Amino acid sequence: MSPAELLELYRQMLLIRRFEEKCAEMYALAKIGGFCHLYIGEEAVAVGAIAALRPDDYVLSAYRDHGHCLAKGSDPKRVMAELFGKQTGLCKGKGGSMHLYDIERRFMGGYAIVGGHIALAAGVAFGLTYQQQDQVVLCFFGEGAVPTGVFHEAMNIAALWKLPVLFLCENNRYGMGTPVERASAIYDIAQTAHAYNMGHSTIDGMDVLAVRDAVGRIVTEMRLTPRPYFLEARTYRFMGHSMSDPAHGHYRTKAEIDEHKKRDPILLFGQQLISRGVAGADQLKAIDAAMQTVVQEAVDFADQSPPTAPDELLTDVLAP
Ligand SMILES: Cc1ncc(C[n+]2csc(CCOP(=O)(O)OP(=O)(O)O)c2C)c(N)n1
Repeated sequence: MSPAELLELYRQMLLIRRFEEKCAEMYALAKIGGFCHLYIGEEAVAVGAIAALRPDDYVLSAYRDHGHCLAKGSDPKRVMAELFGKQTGLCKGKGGSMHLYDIERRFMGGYAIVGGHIALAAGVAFGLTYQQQDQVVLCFFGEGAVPTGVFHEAMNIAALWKLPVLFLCENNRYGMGTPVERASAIYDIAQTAHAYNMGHSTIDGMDVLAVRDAVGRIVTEMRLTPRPYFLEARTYRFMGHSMSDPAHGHYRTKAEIDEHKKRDPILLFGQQLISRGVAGADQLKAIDAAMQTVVQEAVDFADQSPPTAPDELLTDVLAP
């Protein structure tokens, strides 16, 4: 990768980090309502994986979706306005934090039902196969979705029909307050793919380049020979499950979080950029300052935007 491409990965991770720190602030001020799940600590997965895609590839995510949406290129102003419930939001303020959607960027949501969107990802991939397109689908979900029935149905049909979908499990070790060991019969989540005769591997989700390299290789192969793949990225969430939860509660200790923060993906990548001579500390600080400005502009835009009008309630709503 060129120095410019490397710095772009750093810029995107910092954009997500600063954006989400601001979300926490805005949530405390009640400018953002409803559920709000922050992605802080996991940025290397979204940024590394999406950097390996083409702009016309498709991405789906669960409810911890701000990072994926921003990494897919959505405008931070419209994302913040969506969280504020404003007319200028990505979904006219009607989706909110868990239901971001940006059709132009081929970001196909933002879903709150654990595991539900994995079947939708297989459906998008089927659509591509049916239309003989060469795009791929990247589907992010947590390890908490793996023991759901819909995950297994989607894995089976994707393998059977050789659908071009990359199932990317962001294993941050906890589903709300439940450690993976207490929810899954196997700890080595990637092994699940054996049951579906599907290629699989596990990578360090705190290392943005490891994620990008792995996804790059998988997707290149997938375009040549369409078939699904299961990738497990081991990562860690630094915040509570959602904005209404404490960072550790009773299920993990502060010491455990502090230990993982030593492998903060932004810190690690920043050190790598400096040691490889790609950038100096001052340059990295300047990127940080620029991202803080971008985020402040997003907040100002959201603040000044009109609220979603009541008569919007029934538009764009699908009722069977
Ligand atoms: C079908 C369903 N069951 C339960 C819930 C409640 N719930 C919300 S988040 C969550 C934990 C999911 O954990 P994981 O998939 O690992 O994602 P993470 O929050 O760690 O990103 C649960 C059980 C839900 N939203 N949907």
